[in-house]
Amino acid sequence: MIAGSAHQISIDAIRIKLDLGEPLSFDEGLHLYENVDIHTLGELANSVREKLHGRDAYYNINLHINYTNYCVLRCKFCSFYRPFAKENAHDRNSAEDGGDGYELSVEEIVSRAKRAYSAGATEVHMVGGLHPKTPFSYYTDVCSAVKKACPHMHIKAFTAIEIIHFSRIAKPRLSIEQVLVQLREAGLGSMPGGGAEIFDDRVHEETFKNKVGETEWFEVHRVAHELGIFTNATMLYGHVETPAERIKHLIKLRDHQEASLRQRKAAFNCVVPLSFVPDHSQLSHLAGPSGLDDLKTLAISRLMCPNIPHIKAFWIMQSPKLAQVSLNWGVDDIDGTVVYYDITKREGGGGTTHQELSVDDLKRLIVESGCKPVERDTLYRRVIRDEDRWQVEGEGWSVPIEPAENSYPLDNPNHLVELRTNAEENRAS
Ligand code: V47
Repeated sequence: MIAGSAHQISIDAIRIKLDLGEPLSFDEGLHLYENVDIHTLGELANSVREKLHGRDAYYNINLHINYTNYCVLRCKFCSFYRPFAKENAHDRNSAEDGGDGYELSVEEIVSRAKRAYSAGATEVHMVGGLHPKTPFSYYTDVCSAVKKACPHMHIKAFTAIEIIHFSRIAKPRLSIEQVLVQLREAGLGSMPGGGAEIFDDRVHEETFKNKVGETEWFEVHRVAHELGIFTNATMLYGHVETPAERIKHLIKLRDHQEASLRQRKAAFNCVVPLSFVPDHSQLSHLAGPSGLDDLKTLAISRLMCPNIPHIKAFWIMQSPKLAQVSLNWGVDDIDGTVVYYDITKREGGGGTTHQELSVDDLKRLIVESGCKPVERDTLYRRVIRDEDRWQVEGEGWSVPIEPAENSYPLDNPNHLVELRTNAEENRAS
């Protein structure tokens, strides 16, 4: 057992622990941040990644829908939320919300989901702000309507924070378990990992003090795992937190996973380290993490959480090229086609919410990194395709539906991400 301050720790001892599958201590994690060069980090993280997944790298075909940006919270890192104009519910697109507050109808959500499903998407990822007026029935209606229109599509939706909000606004109030059971009956398949931010009282107080904290976040994921609902886990890094606070966060995720694997019906599928995007938030004076910090954090997430099967680089936040590099630094999943993402926008692309990679783009990124592309579903099962049908092993083929009406501006693409990989540049020259 290695104890004491970081300078007493040897990389050989860390290597032995990793080979034996033993968890690294807090001091060892901090040592990785403070004293270990990026090449050694890559080598260590890659060895854990390859033990779990060989050279396979996962992607999926999905669509994100952010159904409202109205939110009762005012998190300092968030540029997505708009305050809800209380006085005049019929004139909400007013100065108070900056003129761009929105809420999507069930019909609009179904129409978007159908369009993606008919184009081959296996997953819809839905999250949004905490809307003060929308009743809980809206969320169950959304799930059942999407499921009816797109029967094989997996619904991954609602962060732990939203689940707690629903339990409070439901009339009569519901327990977390009742909320999750009702959502699952309506079609919910699994939950994303958002809302975790950094599990630390100081950071909570400074950046998201009105949001429920770690006790409640873990409570929701515990109940979900007990019910057999798989979930993900995020860490929002690169704002006011320290490396030590990141390591503590990762250890808390690892401990929760240990308990879930031991005594619950489901567990975390992946850790999603989210790179802070400062633009237009109350923390816009901060620089955000560097590319090197992104790479280190992804690698250290892999090393600190060996019991969580997957590490996802969400290319929207880390960028496609960094996500590509990270496939040799512990990451095995680069998420999916996404299409629209409203929560963060980088100004480079004019701030558009259309943020999409094609399947060819995703595969090319993976192949160029020396890995093998594997299309997965939300639960990391391999997807088999046959023309316009798909299936995962043990389940029936999807039933193709008619192409949906073009209800939103996909035909006017203003791509934020201009994917100019080396191969493309070579072809162009
Ligand atoms: O909870 C908010 C984060 C999260 C900013 O589970 C920001 O597969 C960076 O959780 N800069 C929502 N991040 C997104 C999320 C997610 C995304 C992709 C995949 C999965 C998954 C989950 O976005 C929020 C918050 O932590 N966030 N503002 C920002 N300025």
